[in-house]
Amino acid sequence: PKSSTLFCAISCLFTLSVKAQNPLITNQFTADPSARVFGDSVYIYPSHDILARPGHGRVGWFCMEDYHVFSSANLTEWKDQGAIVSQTTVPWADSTAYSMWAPDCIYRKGKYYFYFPATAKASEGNRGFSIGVAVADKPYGPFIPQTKPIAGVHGIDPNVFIDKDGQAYLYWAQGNIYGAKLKENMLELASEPQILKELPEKGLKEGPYLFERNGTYYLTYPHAANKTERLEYATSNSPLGPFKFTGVIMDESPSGCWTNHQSIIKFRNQWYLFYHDDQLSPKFDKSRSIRADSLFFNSDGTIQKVIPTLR
Ligand code: FUB
Repeated sequence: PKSSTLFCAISCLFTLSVKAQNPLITNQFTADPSARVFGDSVYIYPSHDILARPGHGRVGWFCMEDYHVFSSANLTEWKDQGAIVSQTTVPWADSTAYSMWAPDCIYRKGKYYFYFPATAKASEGNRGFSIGVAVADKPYGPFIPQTKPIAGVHGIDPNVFIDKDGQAYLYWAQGNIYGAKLKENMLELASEPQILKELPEKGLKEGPYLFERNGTYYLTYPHAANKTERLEYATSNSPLGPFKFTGVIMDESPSGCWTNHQSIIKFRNQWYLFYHDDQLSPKFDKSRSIRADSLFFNSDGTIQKVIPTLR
């Protein structure tokens, strides 16, 4: 497939013998990949699916207790940099909740800011998911979690975008997709959260990931439009919209994996879509595996649908 060929072309600059392969990580389950280009490498901050067992998470449901970060200079060989944040090391998080869902990470002025959802301790007075930040000097940590979650934000799937003028934005999901400006410190909201309009009304939308290309802001998100989630996008000339539904990036998984979750980066002049499927666990779609394929734009700026490469 063309994406594998492109991966190989890039990887062959660095190693002659290794071929690209989906899924990217095979020694553990990974999901919700937030890929970022930091320096000359790609870093992926995914969720880390583990199996719940009685007394440890909810059996049959998502179960995550920590986050690992993976890095690669050639998109072929991935180095597990180890656990960077865990439910037992976040001061405000319930250390028995196993709810470290989809995260994101961004660089600003010498620091790396890692955003993650978790269930807050009952004593924090919050119900459901909050979103916290951990800060590091390097993309692989050590990350120091803030003592409190971000005030005024309740939901999952944080995503951060910094515009050309330096204004940072936080996006997240709670049935709908929300967005707000972030303060310069990247730790507090600078505007009231707003529901992003005009996305399709029906069906769960989550997993926002926003990027800009040629002055167009692309808001990408998984949407349960029919049965399971497919990856869609909407466009705008402003980071907070209003957006216009523009198309489908990836159809529903042929295997029936209910969730999908994406990020899109440009690395060495090629765009890539990172996403997940249940390829390594076809009978249990809460044990997922991250994948990547090349992504192409049409001349009018629309995104060509990505067909998953199986190997
Ligand atoms: O990984 C748990 C949840 O599944 C994520 O937060 C959603 O985006 C979905 O992928």
